[in-house]
Amino acid sequence: MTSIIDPSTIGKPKHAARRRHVRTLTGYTPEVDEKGVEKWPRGEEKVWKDGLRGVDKDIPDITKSFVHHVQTSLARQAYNLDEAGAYQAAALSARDNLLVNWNETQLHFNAKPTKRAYYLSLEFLMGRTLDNALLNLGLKDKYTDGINKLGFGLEDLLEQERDAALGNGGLGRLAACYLDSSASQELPVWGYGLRYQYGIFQQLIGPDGSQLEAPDPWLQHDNPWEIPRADVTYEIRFYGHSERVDGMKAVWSGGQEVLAMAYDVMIPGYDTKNTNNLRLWESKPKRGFDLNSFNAGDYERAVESSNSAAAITSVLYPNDHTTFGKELRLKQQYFWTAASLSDILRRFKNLGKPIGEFPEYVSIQLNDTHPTLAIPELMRILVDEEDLSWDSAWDIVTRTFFFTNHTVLPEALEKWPVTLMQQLLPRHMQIIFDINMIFLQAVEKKFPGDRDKLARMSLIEEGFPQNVRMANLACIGSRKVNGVAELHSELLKATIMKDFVEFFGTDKFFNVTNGITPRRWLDQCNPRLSQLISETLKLPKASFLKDLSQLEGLLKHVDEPGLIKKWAAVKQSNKERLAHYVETTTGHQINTQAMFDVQIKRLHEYKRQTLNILGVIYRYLKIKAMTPAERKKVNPKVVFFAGKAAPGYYIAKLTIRLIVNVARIINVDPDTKDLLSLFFLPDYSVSLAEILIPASDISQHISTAGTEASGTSNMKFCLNGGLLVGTVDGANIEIAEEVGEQNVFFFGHLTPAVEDLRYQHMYHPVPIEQKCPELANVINEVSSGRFGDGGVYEPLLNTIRQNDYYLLTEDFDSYIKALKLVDEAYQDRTEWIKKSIRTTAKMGKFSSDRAIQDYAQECWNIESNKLP
Ligand code: NBG
Repeated sequence: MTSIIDPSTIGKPKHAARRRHVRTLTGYTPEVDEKGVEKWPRGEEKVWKDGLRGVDKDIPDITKSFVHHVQTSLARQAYNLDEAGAYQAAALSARDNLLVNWNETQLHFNAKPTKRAYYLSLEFLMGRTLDNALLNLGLKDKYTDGINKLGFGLEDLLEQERDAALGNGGLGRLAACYLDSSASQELPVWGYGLRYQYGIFQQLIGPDGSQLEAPDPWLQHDNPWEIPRADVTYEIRFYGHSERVDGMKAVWSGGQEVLAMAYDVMIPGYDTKNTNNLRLWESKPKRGFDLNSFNAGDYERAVESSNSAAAITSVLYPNDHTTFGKELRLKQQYFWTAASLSDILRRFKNLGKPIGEFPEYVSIQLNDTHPTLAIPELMRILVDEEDLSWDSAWDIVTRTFFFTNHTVLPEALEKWPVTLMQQLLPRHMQIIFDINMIFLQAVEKKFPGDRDKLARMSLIEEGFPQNVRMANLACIGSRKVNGVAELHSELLKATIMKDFVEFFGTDKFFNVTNGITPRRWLDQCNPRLSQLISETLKLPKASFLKDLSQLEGLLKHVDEPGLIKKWAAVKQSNKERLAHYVETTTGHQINTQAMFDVQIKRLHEYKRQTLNILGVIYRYLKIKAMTPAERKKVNPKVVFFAGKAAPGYYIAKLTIRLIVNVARIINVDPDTKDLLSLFFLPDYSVSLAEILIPASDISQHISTAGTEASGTSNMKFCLNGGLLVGTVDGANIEIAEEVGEQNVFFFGHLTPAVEDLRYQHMYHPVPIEQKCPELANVINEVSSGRFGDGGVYEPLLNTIRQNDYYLLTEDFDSYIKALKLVDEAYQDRTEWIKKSIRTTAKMGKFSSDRAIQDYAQECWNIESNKLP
């Protein structure tokens, strides 16, 4: 039976006119007449131009726009406007301004064939937007005044915004900093990610001190910062079968098709009109629901396939540093890379250039292995759809992609079962096998007979099941591979990429030390410090916020008593701001004269929050044993922790439970509470970091040597004048190189010793009582139930007693010594403040502006392009 209905028209409007030359899609540029003069596309040019708005300049423009949004967008009035509504109105008015610049930027970059770079990241941890938007637009002061006139306070409205928390930790926040820096430096860079309905879970602490997780419905209230693009959609296929047609070519058909719809997020540059784009994809069913099933009364069945399509982008995977062999995650990765590549290709094709020139106009950065499927996907498009030969396609691919690795931890290197890949992405599995065969033949040619090498370098890990090694694929499919700090890049070359370095040579491998945006991590989170720096350097803020190396000018003023006093006052006010936060959220009062010691990051054994909490217990026991006279000499300290544990990470969750329960005991102990208190602040987020970081005197970055690729909060603390206690690991090393080792408190074993120590633990263990009696004592106290729930912590304590993979027993003593040095140094407050000023002064290197320049020059080969 033949159908008279063409299925592809179902659900589409009848006689849909072909898309005319409209600007709803980025990628359309004005036509020109025979003389090369731009033609106005439709209607009367003047009428159009009179209707266009510009960026608000004055307070009356701002207040008018605010009131307009209250009245129309929100359908409210002055009588019934609460702070949440006022935030919405302020955000919508800021958005209007951003859009003016965004439109201009897109038109500008489309008007000439410019090379662009694309940052593919499964995570963008953006935090809040309004404050950043106003800062970058240069409208913060005017908004402050305007909003005052309307009877609100800007500060209060900023507090109303929910964090966009589409990321887990450092990798996602780095992506957000990089977008800010790209836009600020007028570079044509777009981000591509997923628009998760639920971001990283909300962390709650249960009655027994354990972490509980709740969903984060961040889109519950309207999100003013995105533009839904119902007209930018792509069809994405899963499953089905792939049939070879000739040689390397194949046809992939059948299976399930879902729709990717774009949402655009404006990324304003600082002190420039340039406003880049972050495009996030949402999954949707291709066709509403199955009406036949519905009519037959089977409602479940009717919505089944639409639900499964929508599920693809519903949640962010809350794991950090673990591979997670879940089909849905692989689906997310393909859905996102396929949609992004289609979009990139469409934009490239608008240029009218031959496909062979693709790498001359497009560079794609793979943020970790998550987007690696883009490599076989581009091969599929070029070979199957564009009819290119395999070799030409591979040449294009390997000139387009660049790969950043963010960890050498083996458990974090992604692998996918071949069987799963074969089922979900049959054509890609073929392509991966083909890439592998050709590659391994080349390896064999270069290193004849080295079968172990072939096995190590293969894209397929043999075993049950066979796995696809995504890091190997990312490496061979990319033009360059980089690590994120000097030590990490070296380790990469010496460990997981060793064979590849021997094969490709060292030129392919390089380093880009991470960076942070000084706009958010200095000016926004610490406006008083930014102001003080500006006064001291006699420079406008824009000057050092755009060129962070100018902070070095502070060195000249280090000894000025006036500056020292003011610097101390800024720190004090930031500590009070944090104390206020703690008091309003937990009800606890904090002694702001005490030293503030902070460790905030994802909970992970390698980051060693356990070392920190055991150190706190050690300190508590020491103080407890002192006479009142001895106690008088103790440096009072408040210790803060914050961070989330992956929901399935049992040991990390036990560490949280221990911290919370230790806090419950020591914070009420009359003998010690004035000298030592401890807080685990729940639900760590970008916004909480913005309060914690400026308030810290000292922060802890104490990973086992060789495990933390870089770290980026270390840079944020230092930029805000906090000192570091840390191991010789990741970017700590480069920070110390910049600020001088006398301004950093280092401890612990070095990377080259780690392997040996682990070997000793395994084969020649020494009892902990013998090796590290102080630590043994602390562990026994916990075990005996001094902090409640004795037995509960055994699995955590056993990781130290047995095997001690992360070397707590090796580093505990030197850790305690380092903390002692910190206490001593803090006694001389003037000298401490000088260290703080020197530290801030030397943070120029760690600006994400520098890091992005490294990428732009080493990889992407793109240039700044100022808007007229
Ligand atoms: C993390 C590293 C950090 C590093 C960030 C950003 C992953 C896989 N890696 O040390 O652990 O700072 O990436 O590069 O999240």
